[in-house]
Order: sequence, then C-alpha cells, then structure tokens
Amino acid sequence: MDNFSVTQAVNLAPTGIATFAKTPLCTDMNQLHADIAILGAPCDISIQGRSGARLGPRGIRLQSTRFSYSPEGSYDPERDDFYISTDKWKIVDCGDADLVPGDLQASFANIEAAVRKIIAQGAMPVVMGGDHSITIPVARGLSAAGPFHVLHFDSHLDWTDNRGGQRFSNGSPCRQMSLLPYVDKMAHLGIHGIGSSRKSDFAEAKAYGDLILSPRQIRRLGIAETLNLLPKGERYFVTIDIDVMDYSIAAGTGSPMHGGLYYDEMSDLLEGVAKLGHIVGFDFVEVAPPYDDASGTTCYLAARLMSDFIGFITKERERLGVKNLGDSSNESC
Ligand SMILES: [Mn+2]
Repeated sequence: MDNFSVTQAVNLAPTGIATFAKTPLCTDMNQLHADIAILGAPCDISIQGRSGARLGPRGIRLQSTRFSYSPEGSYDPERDDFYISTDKWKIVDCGDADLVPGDLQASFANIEAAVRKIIAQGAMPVVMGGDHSITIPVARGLSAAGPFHVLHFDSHLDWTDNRGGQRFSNGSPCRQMSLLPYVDKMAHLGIHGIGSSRKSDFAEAKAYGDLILSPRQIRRLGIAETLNLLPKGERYFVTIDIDVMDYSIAAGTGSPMHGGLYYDEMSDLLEGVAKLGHIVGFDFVEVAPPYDDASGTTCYLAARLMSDFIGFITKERERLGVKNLGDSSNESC
C-alpha cells in the first residue's frame, strides 16, 4: 500500500484487499507464524434449509474491512482500554479451505487439514462457515488441542443423529462432537427453535451432561449467573451459529429465528467466556449473504462479534501474561 502512497497510508475501509479486518494474507500454511489464524470454510452442501452460507466468508470479510487493527490497538471508550494491538498480536487471514463440489467428505477433509495445520503451527484457529456441518471437521482438526469443553451458541440444538441416513448435516455437529473422545462437556446457549430437534435429542443431550439455556432463561439468570453455570475447566472450543441472534438483526442466514439474543447480550457473554479458560479456537457459521439486507447487517454483526471475541481473548491473554508473537516474526507470514 505504501508503494502507492505519497502521504502516510490512511488505510480507509474501501481501500486494500478484503481479508478479515484487513489482516495480512497467509495462504502458505507452512509459513504460518501467528497468534491467530482466520480461515474460511465456504461449504454449505450439508444444509437442510436454504443454502447460501458458502458465501459467508466473503460477506463477513467484506464487512470486516469497516474496522482494521493498528499498532496502538482499537480504543474502546466504554472500557477505556485498547484492544488487538498489532504490536502485541499477529493475526493473519489464511484464505479458505477448498470446497469440492458435491463431495462433503472431501470438503470436510480440507477443513480438518487446515485446522490441524493451524494448531500444529501454534496459532488459534478462527473459522468462518459455511453451514454448521463445518464444525464437525473443525472439531476433528482440534484433536491435538483437547481435551476441551464445547460452548455452543445457536437457536437450534444441533444434536440430530441422522436425517435419511445422513449423519453430517448442519443439524448434527453437536451430536458428532459428543462422539469425540477429547470433547468433554457441552453447553448450548440461546436454544429456542421450536420443532428443530426432537424431544429425544434434548433428552440425549441432557443425558450426556449438557447444559441447555434459552435466551429467555439467560435473561432471567443474567450474564454473570449464566457464566457461573457453564462447565468449569481449562480449555474451551466455542461454536457460534449466527441464528442465535434475533431475526431483526440477523436475517442473513438460512434459518433466522425470532426470540434470539441481541448484540450487547452476546458480546457480554463472549467477554465472560474469554475469561473462563484457554480458548483453543472458535468458529462462526451459517452467515448467508444472499438473505442479508442491502447494508450487510448480518455480515457486519458476524464480523463485529468475531472481532469482539478476538479482542476479549487477546485481552485475557495479556492479563495472564501469555506469550504472543506480535510483530516479532516479520520474515514469515
Ligand atoms: Mn447450528
């Protein structure tokens, strides 16, 4: 960018390449040397309702260019603090795991391999779906990061065993994760989709030891008490389905739902979650730009919440004195 500027680079939102928050692009995973690696998983061939989530990473990346990170960090006037300083944290965008048309398992294999590589390179994966089935290969790719608890934000329980014999749909990631030996307890937050799961699915999830709370129950409890109820432990994987957010602010998804969470509630929950323990990674799924409004409300909400969560996670690591790479490794991407 500097090559073309006669003045100091201003880096406005409409300029530059639309990586996530305009972070550096690193498509050669062997060169990956970062604290946090953003990955797109534009796979929506296992969706049960309206497709379109394969365009999620594109939509989120475009809206995420409305903010970008800087050496001094982003100033939050509410907390009077700076977040995500590029002097302290190295965040890169690794591009997308390749989608193989019509081949779910091959597409899953690409996602799993990318996540496994990110973990092996010592970075925290942040994966953009894609439909919620992509959480299955993401969780598989996290095997070396386990054992961990799973915190699942969604309108739907996603504990379906199979539909017509298909066990890897966007309605079954939590069922599939429960089968992984390194997945410990699960908490499902924001669940309120009527008729999307069988009563027997809820019974089986509870028998596994899962906590299930609706938005109404979260409001009655309050954020602090809700956080108190979450499983205690050292490590957590967090999976966020955009349809946990209320229809009025998140229409751009396959199965939008009234009665969901609002931005402040979700952001506050994520801030609390970041303080529970070590976050091994998170994914953000089901954003479907074809159903979004013209201003990109849903895509921007997803980008904002992802960035908030990255900010809360890095802030907690700063507080704990966790080692980070910052800009000390400029030779590799
Ligand atoms: Mn889901």
